[in-house]
Amino acid sequence: MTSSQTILVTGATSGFGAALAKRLVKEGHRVIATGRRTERLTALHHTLGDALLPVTLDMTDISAIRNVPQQLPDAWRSVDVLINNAGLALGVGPAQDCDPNEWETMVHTNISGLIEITHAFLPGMIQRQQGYIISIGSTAGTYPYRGGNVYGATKAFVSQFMRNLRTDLLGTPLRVTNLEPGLCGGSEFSDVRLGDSAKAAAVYEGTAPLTPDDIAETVSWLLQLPAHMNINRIEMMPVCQASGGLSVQRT
Ligand code: NDP
Ligand code: 8X3
Repeated sequence: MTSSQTILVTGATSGFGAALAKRLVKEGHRVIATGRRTERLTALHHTLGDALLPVTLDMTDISAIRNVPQQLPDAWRSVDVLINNAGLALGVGPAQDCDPNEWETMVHTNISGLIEITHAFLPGMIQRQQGYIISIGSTAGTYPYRGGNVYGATKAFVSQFMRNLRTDLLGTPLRVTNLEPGLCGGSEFSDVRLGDSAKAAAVYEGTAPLTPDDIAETVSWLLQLPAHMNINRIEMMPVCQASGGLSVQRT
């Protein structure tokens, strides 16, 4: 897939999604950029020009998601690549102290929104016999950590959904990849999660985390692979991060 593609990126208003939009337009693709913050999408449009189509979309609004394919302008309707990037974590407390409303928000955004938009674009991709679905999972979907409770579980769902999708799509030329980054700075992820910019900055203190540009680089590589190759999943971490083993409570 080296020629110009029409690529829909969810959550393009900041972080990974904004970096993806910029990189992919620079590489000659057309990008449909979605998110709730219309002013950010408008700013991206001004920066990147008509190769970017801004579409305001709340990933918790299921009926709006179902209408997206029909509401796109004709010239943008044949989406070749869907990048399921929109998502969030809320809170770092133990499960027993969490706000269940925050759990609902993560489930609605990271799971329900993701499966709905995937379902919305699958029929067109199958009809055209052309398509690639890339989801942004997380190492949190594989490695448990304190306070990861529902966020990590949503990413575990994404991981298994993508594996199952790949199985269902066997026999079609469609491709499916779950991209699972670890610690990544330079986005609003920790600001959203912690609701406090000083605490968010502290998460990355003394580290050299992955960056949104690293994610864009990886996706750019995926898109340049020959059509017969499917990368099922990529787990990536900064060099300063590794898994920490099991915990033991001693008396
Ligand atoms: P950001 O907070 O910078 O970006 C999140 C994006 O998701 C924003 O564009 C936001 O747009 C969008 N989004 C959130 N909720 C909704 C919603 N209800 N409707 C539509 N869009 C929504 O974080 P990142 O760029 O870091 O995160 C991108 C993805 O990467 C997420 O899925 C995250 O879980 C995952 N990830 C992040 C890692 C990290 O360490 N940063 C590591 C591994 C995975 P808006 O608010 O305008 O709607
Ligand atoms: C984001 C990475 O480790 O904060 O998905 O959960 S982590």
